[in-house]
Amino acid sequence: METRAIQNGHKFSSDVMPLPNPHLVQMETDILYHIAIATNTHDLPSLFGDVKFVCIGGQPSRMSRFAAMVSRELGDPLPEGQTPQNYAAGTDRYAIYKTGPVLAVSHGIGFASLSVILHEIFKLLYHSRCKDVKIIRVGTSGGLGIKPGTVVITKECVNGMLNNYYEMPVLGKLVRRQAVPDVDFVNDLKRFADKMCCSFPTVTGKTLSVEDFYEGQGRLDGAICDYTQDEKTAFLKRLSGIGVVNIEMESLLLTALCHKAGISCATVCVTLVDRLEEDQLTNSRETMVEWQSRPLTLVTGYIKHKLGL
Ligand code: R2B
Ligand code: URA
Repeated sequence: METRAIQNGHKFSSDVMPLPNPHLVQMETDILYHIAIATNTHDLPSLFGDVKFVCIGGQPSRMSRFAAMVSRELGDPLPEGQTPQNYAAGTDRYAIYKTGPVLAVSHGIGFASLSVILHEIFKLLYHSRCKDVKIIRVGTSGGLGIKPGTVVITKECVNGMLNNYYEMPVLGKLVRRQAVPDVDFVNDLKRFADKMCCSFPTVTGKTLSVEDFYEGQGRLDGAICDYTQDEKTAFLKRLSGIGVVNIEMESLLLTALCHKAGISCATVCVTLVDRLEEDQLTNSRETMVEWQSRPLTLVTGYIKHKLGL
């Protein structure tokens, strides 16, 4: 396999975590623009070479809290009053925190924002020569017929047309990427949740993953809506009928890109509302903050367990 020296003395290697892009090995340097990290300014193998888990979630503040939780649980708590170091501090697009072998990364909302950070995180792992990495989205969602506060581990995701692939135009043609889940990983997470974790309910099920929070999720409370209450109810019932238990905006793309790149991934989201009951998120902020910590608790416990701690 080809390895090539680059400016700072490290090697680009195609034998560790190969990525499906033949052009990468030709590059002298690679600038990961949206996280303000580059191969000629950062010693990536030393900084990130030990990473085994990448946990991604929408908000930088939640991922910072998650990084602090992981530090505590892995036995290396941050000094009182100190917040985790943001490795992407050179930009305010995304935030990246690191605790031992665990990266915590924010991805913003939706496919476009997730896509950019996933490309750059995959390349960060590749340039860092990481091996056997797992990516886990820890997020929020709307539930369908399950009690708000329930945590859903996605076992399959479908797009807004109820197909299990992600499509986007590339060079003027629609490219279809199958969202093939890592079933073993899903089952392992569920076994852990059932046996060793947690005081809250956790289920596995199908996830509807779409481009929009309002019309795309069949809400009646957006600024624009061209359908009736009955049409909305019929669609949500149809979803429920095919086994959809929650709705969010990233799992489809995550699953499709990870499958394409040969990286193991899973999605663990708490539900904040039962969409068969209401559209608006009416629970108190405090309640929702507690619910949002549930995927973090489950995944932190799982990582600790996997690391034998
Ligand atoms: C869940 O929550 C966000 C929208 O409020 C979005 O990122 C998602 O998937
Ligand atoms: N996130 C979503 O995408 N939908 C919801 O209903 C709640 C959170």
